[in-house]
Amino acid sequence: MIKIIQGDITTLAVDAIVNAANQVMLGGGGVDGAIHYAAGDELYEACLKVPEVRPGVRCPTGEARITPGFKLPAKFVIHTVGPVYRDGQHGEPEKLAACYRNSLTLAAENGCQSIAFPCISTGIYGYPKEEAAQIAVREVHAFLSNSEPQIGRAVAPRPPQEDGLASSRPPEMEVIFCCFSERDANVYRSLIA
Ligand code: AR6
Repeated sequence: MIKIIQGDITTLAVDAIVNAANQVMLGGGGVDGAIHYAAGDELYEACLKVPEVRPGVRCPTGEARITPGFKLPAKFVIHTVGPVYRDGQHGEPEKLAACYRNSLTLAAENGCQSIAFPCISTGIYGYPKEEAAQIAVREVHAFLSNSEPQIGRAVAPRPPQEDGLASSRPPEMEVIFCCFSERDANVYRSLIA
């Protein structure tokens, strides 16, 4: 199920909120700053513990990492790094799509049934809002329509229930597009009507 809301992602009591982070993963401006502020210093400490894949890079562009949510109402923060937009001809669409796919996969692997995304890359990183929203909606639709095999691959099968019946298919994930502005929310509404 997909929902569009206008508001502050740090207030959402969902299983996971997604952070539009940078590769160092130690905070910044925009939604990243708001999430670190609301989660408290423990989030910074948890991010410090995420191993660097190379000096100064904990999360390469397009990938995702997970930490607890600490003081946030959300259980987890999934940190992903969107592309800096140049002209759309430097792999930006593929990298942005990977952010959504990898965040959703990580959420499923961690048993999340609800996840909220900000409009990744569309602030400081300059991605045009309509193009970014089209990619976000396309990737979420694709993930949800394939969610049975994706979850099946990503998560170890649950043990049989006490009555001996095989566990049923996990419920579909709820995906929220959390737009900071009404204008952004309208972009998504026009795509999901
Ligand atoms: N809740 C929901 N959305 C928000 C919030 C909030 N509290 N605050 C801002 N937004 P940006 P980027 C929206 O710039 O473009 C940081 O310094 C905002 O209106 O936060 O991916 C990082 O450390 C916009 O629509 O992320 C990186 O260095 C969206 O969040 C860099 O910025 C994304 O804007 C990442 O840039």
